[in-house]
Amino acid sequence: LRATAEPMTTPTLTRWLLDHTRQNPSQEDLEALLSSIAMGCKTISGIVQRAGVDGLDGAADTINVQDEQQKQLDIIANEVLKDALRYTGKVGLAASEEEADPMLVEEAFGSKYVAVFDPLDGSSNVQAAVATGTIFGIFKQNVECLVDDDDENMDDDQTRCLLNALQPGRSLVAAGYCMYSSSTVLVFSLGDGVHGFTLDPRSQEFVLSHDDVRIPERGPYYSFNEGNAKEWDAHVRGYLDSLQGVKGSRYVGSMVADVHRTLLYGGIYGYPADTKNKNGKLRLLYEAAPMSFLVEQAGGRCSDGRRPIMDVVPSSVHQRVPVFLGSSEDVRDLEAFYSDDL
Ligand code: P6P
Repeated sequence: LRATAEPMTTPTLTRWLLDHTRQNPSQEDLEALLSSIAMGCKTISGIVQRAGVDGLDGAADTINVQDEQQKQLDIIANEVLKDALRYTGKVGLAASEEEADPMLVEEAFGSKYVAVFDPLDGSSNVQAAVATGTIFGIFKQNVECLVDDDDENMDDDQTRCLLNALQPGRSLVAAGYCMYSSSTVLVFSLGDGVHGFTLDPRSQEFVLSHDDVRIPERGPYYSFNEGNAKEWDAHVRGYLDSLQGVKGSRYVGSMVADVHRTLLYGGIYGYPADTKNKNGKLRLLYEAAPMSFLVEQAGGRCSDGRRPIMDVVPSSVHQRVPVFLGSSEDVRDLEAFYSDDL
């Protein structure tokens, strides 16, 4: 029997990564890292699906660095992802929405990559069984982070290493999300297009379901929490007024679900600044930047209203940023409402 060159069935994530590594040998470590994140997301998916049965869908008795009451699942998902990243030996530094400060990974101090993540975004929706998701981004450590244990400048080196977490979206080498909804869908980019894999419950394998995702130039929906409309600036209100009777409104209130729909169907997702949140609600490093990376890789556009989100350099790990992202022409229309005060 001669092995055929063409895949006999839809490739699994494992096979897709092996093929991708053969074509891009320099990305072998990155693919190993992605495979580990996928395993972590698969674990989180199972925990989320069973949370209501296991009594884990409620609040924890702790407040996180965002001054938000943590959910039990926030804490569990955070530990699952930290373990998945730690044991790859490829991540020297990690930053999480659920951790006050970036974490130096002892087992792999000075390793090639930095991982940033929101372990379970939209966790407040779990009790209503509404979609949630994990968001992640991968950077390279661009500041030399090799520190000898007996190095008398250990503290200085560690401080310098932590700077590796404060990189703009433009420096991402990979990003993605895993949505836990009616199905579990892992969507990521390694810098050469966006690909989606759906978890097959029978085999527990991620199977290619969205090859080379391209976002339409315009789309049928806008996705904003209009309950905040009175707190928005005139630019955003003017733009939303222009959409009435033109686009439908779709808003889940879980960023991963709203961005996933926007990627596939087109349109615009936004979480603007408002009088209560001067920089909006969403965090730049591990929510807005990874999602913007994906949207740009799919041919879409991202903006804080005045400039690409990908160009915003974080000055702190949990910095927030106004977010508009989606179909390129829809986001350009939004930006035009800001152009009069550029
Ligand atoms: P609001 C979830 O808490 C989250 O961070 C995003 O997933 C979501 O898009 C946003 O907040 C929803 O915020 O104020 O509309 O409930």
